[in-house]
Amino acid sequence: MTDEPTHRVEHDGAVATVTLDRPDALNAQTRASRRALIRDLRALSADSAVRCVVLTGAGRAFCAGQDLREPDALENVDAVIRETYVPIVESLVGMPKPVIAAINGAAAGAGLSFALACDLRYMAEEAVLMLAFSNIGLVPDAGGTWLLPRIIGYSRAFELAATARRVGAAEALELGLVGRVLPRDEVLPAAQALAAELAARPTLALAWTKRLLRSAEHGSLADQMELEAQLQAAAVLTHDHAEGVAAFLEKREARFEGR
Ligand code: T3D
Repeated sequence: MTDEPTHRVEHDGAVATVTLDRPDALNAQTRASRRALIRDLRALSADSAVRCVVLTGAGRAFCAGQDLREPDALENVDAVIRETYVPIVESLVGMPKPVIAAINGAAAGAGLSFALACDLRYMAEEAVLMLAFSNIGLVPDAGGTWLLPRIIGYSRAFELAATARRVGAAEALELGLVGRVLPRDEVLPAAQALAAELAARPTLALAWTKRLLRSAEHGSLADQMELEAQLQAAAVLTHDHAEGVAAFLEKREARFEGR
């Protein structure tokens, strides 16, 4: 195990960019790197000064998933998944602010799952997405089997999982897997520009919108409308609601503060 940092967190105003940073291993993840990532994702989640997060990779890949060279990677794998993969995916999905994946290069295995757990994805023209698991006789994990069919449907998800083929940017865009395709050196700046825009939006309302849209994936219409009512009751009490209405009536831009 190395003590070298395996990711970086950089702040620019209310935007935090998390860069997976093991470029020589295509940002593949070890237990130690995942533990460090969990710690920092939780800190970003709790930091009200951070109002949007961007996740990207250093070098030519986004993330190649599990580091297949890690000794004993598959020992007690169910516990390892519960303790190190699940909290990352839960942190991304449950982050009370938008999370944008800037997919600068290959996203494979659990690395693709991390990108799928984000709210939005921008992708480099040169990048590929790959459910690599079946190539090594494994099943998709890190939430991939829950997240992917919700984005592209069961049959397409099964085909990508069963074949483990590389999905290029044009196909990913057509499938709705990513929202935008850009040249590699423009992906991160574009994601950060969108992040700055979203960070200036009413953060609590966006957090509750995330919660509602996720909840909609398994609840009934009645349950969903009840949760909408509860969260709207909280939203109307926020400073940002009052500011949004005042700005509308005064015909000016709203200055949302995320509270
Ligand atoms: O273990 C558990 O806890 C269970 C959980 C599992 C979760 C998972 O994520 S399982 C899936 C693991 N990931 C993979 O199977 C992906 C393997 N990698 C690839 O398929 C390809 O490398 C990529 C599609 C990511 C990129 O392809 P390409 O052609 O751009 O690069 P390459 O030539 O295949 O790889 C470049 C180097 O990175 C190469 O090393 P070398 O020959 O230059 O010394 C390759 O071995 C290394 N590399 C790529 N992926 C990994 C890796 N080394 C370790 N672990 C990797 N995942």
